[in-house]
This record gives sequence, C-alpha cells and structure tokens, in this order.
Amino acid sequence: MSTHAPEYLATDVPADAKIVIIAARFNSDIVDELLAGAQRQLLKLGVSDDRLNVYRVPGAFELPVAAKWAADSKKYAAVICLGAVIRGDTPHFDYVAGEAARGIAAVSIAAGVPVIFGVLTTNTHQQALDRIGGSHGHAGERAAEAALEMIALKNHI
Ligand code: INI
Repeated sequence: MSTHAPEYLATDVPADAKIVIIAARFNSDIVDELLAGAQRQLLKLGVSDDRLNVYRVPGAFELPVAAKWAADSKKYAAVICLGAVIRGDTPHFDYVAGEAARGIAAVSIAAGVPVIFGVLTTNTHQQALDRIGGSHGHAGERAAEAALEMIALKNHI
C-alpha cells in the first residue's frame, strides 16, 4: 500500500475554505475513530474547528444523499464521507458498499466538489481495525489529506 504524503501546498487551500464531514453511525466503533482521525489531521494541517462541520447519517447507504445536500449548499470546499461496511455483518454488503461508492462518485462529479470516499469496505472487523491506526495506517487521516489535496488542486486548475 502506498502511504506517500499528498503533494499540495497548504497555501493553496483558501484560509476560509470550509469542510464538512458526514459520518455513518453503523459500525460506530470503527467510524468514530475514522472521524477522530480526520478531525485530528485537519486540525494538524491548519483547518480550525470553526471551518469544520460534522453530521451523522444512519449508515453508509445514506452518505451519498447527505453529501449531495452538502455539495448543493455551496458552503463547502470539500465533503468527506466516512463509513465502514464489513462483509461479515451483512448479506447485502455488495449493495451497501457498491451504492455508497457509486453514489459518492456521482455526487462528486455532478457537483464538481471533491467528495472524499472515506468508507472502509472490508471482509472482517479486524481488517477495519487495521485501517484506523493499525498495520494499514489510518483511513480517516488519509481522507482529510485527500480533501485538502483536492481543494488545493481545484484552486490551481
Ligand atoms: N451500513 C454500514 O454503514 N455498514 C454496514 O456494514 C452495513 N451493513 O452491514 O448492513 C450498513 N447497513 C445499513 C445501511 O447503510 C442503511 O443505513 C440501511 O440499509 C437503511 O437504509
């Protein structure tokens, strides 16, 4: 897995750029740490709390429509979607994970706003734990970095 740091200039992120995080409540033991990691990393990279809003939705399936509301509001330079879909938990893993991914991509492209896919899709609970500060890094921190990199890139382009 590549863990290369994002290449963006903090100065390319407008000082008033606001970010919204939308986090699923399902598998909250995992998602709460994704959220904490994203918040930590945003703060570390210069996004103060007053530039960040956080909303919760029931599950990953609801992330796309909430992301659309956020993008349509025009208040945010980026939307970060956080969730965890674990195959062992459900026979409809493919529907929930697939629709979350498809919906998030569709919203992002339609709105022209970066909508970050911070949704873990794993076979086991342990694999999810490995990705919130375990052997596979921290997906919440990576989601925060991706949001800032995309804001900076959009500003450049
Ligand atoms: N939602 C998740 O975020 N992760 C899951 O693993 C999951 N499972 O296992 O079913 C899940 N289901 C709920 C779904 O996202 C919706 O909230 C629900 O179907 C109501 O629309």
